Amino acid sequence: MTGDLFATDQNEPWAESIGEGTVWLHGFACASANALMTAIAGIARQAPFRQMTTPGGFLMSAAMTNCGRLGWVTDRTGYRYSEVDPETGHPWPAMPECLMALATSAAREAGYTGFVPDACLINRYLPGSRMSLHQDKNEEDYSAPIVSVSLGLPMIFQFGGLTRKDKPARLPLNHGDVVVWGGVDRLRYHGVSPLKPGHHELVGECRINLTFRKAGA
Ligand code: MD3
Ligand code: FE
Repeated sequence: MTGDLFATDQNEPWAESIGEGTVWLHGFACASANALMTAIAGIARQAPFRQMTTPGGFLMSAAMTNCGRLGWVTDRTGYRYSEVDPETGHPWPAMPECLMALATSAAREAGYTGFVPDACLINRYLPGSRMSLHQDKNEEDYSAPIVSVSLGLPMIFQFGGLTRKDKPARLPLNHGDVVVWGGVDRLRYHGVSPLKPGHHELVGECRINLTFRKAGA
């Protein structure tokens, strides 16, 4: 069978359900990637990417910054959301309109109407950077989804279950992919495998991931 009846044009965004509450929007952010990268550069001028320390004393391998009212931080005292950047003592940069618009439209596309994020964590992975299996539990309310946006080099995402021992599925996330995680999938374990070296024409030698959250009450 070689007919093209069910062929998908991979240059166009397409939606794939990968869990009861999770939708993978392939290529959804491609059209806005230029504007997103300009906005991220502006955020990083005010709140530079930095590697934070875990409560256990390890340096995280991804470098991070935030925008929006709340930002996720970690140090020897624990993980939490903060209204100020601990490096500067100033509030985090405001969430640029193009980021907010992308997050709310992706959530709507996935069936989550009325999603208004108050936090956007920006992770930057260099070759070898990874994130081990974890749950996101520092938010006040798990009823809101999380919207993630991948930019730059591809990476293998590990999508686990509700317990640490559930064997994770491996999903190759590409530049422009957006995934909306909510409902029963909101507390699933997840992580990312070490980034392989490469070059991306817009983003360079790294991967940037945005996660939009409703962190506060
Ligand atoms: C599934 N970031 O910042 S985004 C994180 O690619 C984080 O930078 C990864 O995990 C990254 O906490 C993965 C995808 C993601 C984010 C939150 C989730 C998947 C999720 C929460 C629940 C289930
Ligand atoms: Fe996470």
